[in-house]
Amino acid sequence: MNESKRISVIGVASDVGGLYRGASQAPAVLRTRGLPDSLSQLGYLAGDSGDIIAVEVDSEGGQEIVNHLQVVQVARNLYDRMLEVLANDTFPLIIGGDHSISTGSVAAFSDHCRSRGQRPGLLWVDTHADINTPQTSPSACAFGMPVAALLGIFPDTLSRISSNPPALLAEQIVYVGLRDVDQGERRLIRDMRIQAYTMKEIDAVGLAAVVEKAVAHLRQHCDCVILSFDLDVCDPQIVPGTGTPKRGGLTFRESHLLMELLWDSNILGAAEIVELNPVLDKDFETADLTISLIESLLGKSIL
Ligand SMILES: [Mn+2]
Repeated sequence: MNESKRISVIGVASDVGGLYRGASQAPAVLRTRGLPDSLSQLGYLAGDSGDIIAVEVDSEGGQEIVNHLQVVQVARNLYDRMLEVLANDTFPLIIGGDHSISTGSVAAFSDHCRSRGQRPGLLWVDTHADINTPQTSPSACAFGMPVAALLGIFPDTLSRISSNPPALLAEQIVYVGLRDVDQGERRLIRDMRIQAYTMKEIDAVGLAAVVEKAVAHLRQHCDCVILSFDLDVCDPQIVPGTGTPKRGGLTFRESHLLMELLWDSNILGAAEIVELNPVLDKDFETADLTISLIESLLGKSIL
């Protein structure tokens, strides 16, 4: 967190990288439910950068090509907006959107860090590893590929949002919370020796110990870190409003403890929360949880 306590909310009202529509409504719903007022109450100078939207594109190539062009366009716009916010010594808080937006946000964060001679890092908190390539992806959706794109594993415009790709090295990524990993992804994570803490480790040694190890790895290999938090890492019982739920996720307290410990660690220079789908939500349960998780991440404590 910066000394100036300046935060800018960047909404990404796009779900073109995902399987289902609806995540594009998350920024508007979170504003209605009290963000960024809740940030002002925590003492921040909270600004709002508005929303990045997916615009219509013309293509003869069919829906898949159209979606891909839109995903790239959203990522490029987010990349530009992020760089502006970071150059202003302001903490970017990105509200997705589906997870494909990380190809823009993380690329911008990485380029910003490297332009200052710092090593970038990424903490990816998610049920899924999102490291599929167009060849291995079961869904063929871009929301399952951002980590692979950031590592430059497959040749594509999505892998070249950074001005100096690849945006990240394998040692600059840490996974927390994995519990649904595809075969091709498992091989990549092993072969590239990416640091990964699955739900098994969280069950075995506890969330606090896992966060401590993850932060230690990031401190060793990186100078500045962006958090990418996919709400589906939480158990479906507490997040009804997300597109790809999976049983056995973080509890209410574990997810808050994760955020509280990240605040204590003081390693984050940016954060994004993705995959809130208000269309699937029940009585704003997931939206309100999202806001309380953001508050914990940004310094709200019990005492
Ligand atoms: Mn994800």
